[in-house]
Amino acid sequence: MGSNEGKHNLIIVSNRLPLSIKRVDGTYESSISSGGLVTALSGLTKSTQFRWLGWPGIEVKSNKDREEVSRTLNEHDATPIFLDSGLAHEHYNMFANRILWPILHYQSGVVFDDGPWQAYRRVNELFAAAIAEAAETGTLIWVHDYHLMLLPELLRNRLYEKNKHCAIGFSLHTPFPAGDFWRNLPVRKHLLEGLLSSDLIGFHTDEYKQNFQDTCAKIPNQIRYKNRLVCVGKFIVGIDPQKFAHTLQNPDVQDRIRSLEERYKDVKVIVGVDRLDHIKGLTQKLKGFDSFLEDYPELRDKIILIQVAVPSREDVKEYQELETELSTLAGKINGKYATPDGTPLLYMHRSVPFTELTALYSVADVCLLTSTRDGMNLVSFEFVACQEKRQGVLVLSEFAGAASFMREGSISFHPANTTEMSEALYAALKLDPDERRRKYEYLRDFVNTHTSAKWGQTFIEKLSQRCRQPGKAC
Ligand code: ADQ
Repeated sequence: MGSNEGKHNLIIVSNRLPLSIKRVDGTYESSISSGGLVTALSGLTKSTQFRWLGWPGIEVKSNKDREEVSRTLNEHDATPIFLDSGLAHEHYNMFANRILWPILHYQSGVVFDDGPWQAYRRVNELFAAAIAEAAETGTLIWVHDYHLMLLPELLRNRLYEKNKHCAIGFSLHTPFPAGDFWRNLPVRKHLLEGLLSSDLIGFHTDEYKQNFQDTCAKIPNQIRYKNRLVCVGKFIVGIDPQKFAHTLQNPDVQDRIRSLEERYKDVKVIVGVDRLDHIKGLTQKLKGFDSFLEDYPELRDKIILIQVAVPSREDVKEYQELETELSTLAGKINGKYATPDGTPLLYMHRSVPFTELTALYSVADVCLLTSTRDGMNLVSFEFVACQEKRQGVLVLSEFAGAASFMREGSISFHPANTTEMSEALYAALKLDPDERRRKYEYLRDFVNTHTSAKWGQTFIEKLSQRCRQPGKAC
């Protein structure tokens, strides 16, 4: 997980390791998995060395197999924390993704259940034990995301027992909701107390940071919590734009771009790439697109929406239902507007290779992202990184974290308002070339300045200051 230049002794912790383990012909093989967290941290690997601890994603029962998996992962500086599949399911699918994730994204109707909560606690305890074992005094421990909110407190206690002094940082990749919404969660106080044992807590935007601070104000001594100072900050996550620039130079990708350009030479391409998740507003996107086709019949055969919906959390019932709803909606739209010359919507429910993704971003004239809530949304960054030639337009929901930084360079809209979405799409397709260039340049500068490497280095630098001077004001 990185070069040898790193000067910090750093442990990164996330629920899932960035490598997926599979059993092939009696042996274990690993491959890189996808998602926002892996994208964000992969930019850091060039400059900083670290060990990554987390769950390998499958149950491994026998000691012999566990040793083999550990060896395979060790070659990539990763250490597995093994979990039984039942416990992992209760923690990951039933509490983290079914209860906590919706509350963090302002979704109502969430039903609390004690069984999954106990599993969540147990997994956080198992993580604390494994990390306390792996850390040495002076190690910086950087914990990621909502699956592990209790971990800072449990870990601090374990480290204390072992007389190890380490700084603990925590980054949340989702929004942190306003206090009134957060109150819906009966175990909210435990989660806040868990987080407040960190030395430094990072959020993607000022709004999330403020919501967290406002919520903590309701807990006494929030700044000096249990006699320790907790720092809170905004750290703008990003991507590695150079990775996209290099991929675009690849001759196979260039061939692919030419063939897609030829294929779509008579139409404007609107692209959408999202994990298949309620928060990405895919239902709203298809409904808004339907309105657009209704409102502007003259454009029906002059555009195509290519929507990649990457399968996600397929073991959770609500996600299966969402997929059914989306394929039905996609079928209805094409049923309504298709002609013998073509269809206005191409809906793909599968993952696509990175090179194909890059080519797709590059040939699109517009990128449409409709998140109802989204910590940041890195797809918006990736689209910009691939648009040097075309200088296309980003149409971005006002509820994506990225909108707090990109409003000036994009066209923003409310995702539940189909008329607004339809007008935003129309405005993007008709945008005057000078204005398009101005917006593109604004976004390009933002994406090139706020890279994932900068995000990681800034967080680690601040965490290492906390380690050296824990009592110093933030
Ligand atoms: P995600 O919800 O996963 O991340 P996002 O930030 O949009 O969402 O990142 C998705 C990533 O997956 C992108 O880097 C994209 O390229 C990659 N991806 C998509 N389709 C793919 C495919 N078919 N094959 C391979 N890779 C693919 C969470 C939060 C976000 C926050 C990030 C980072 O929900 O709000 O921005 O973490 O903090």
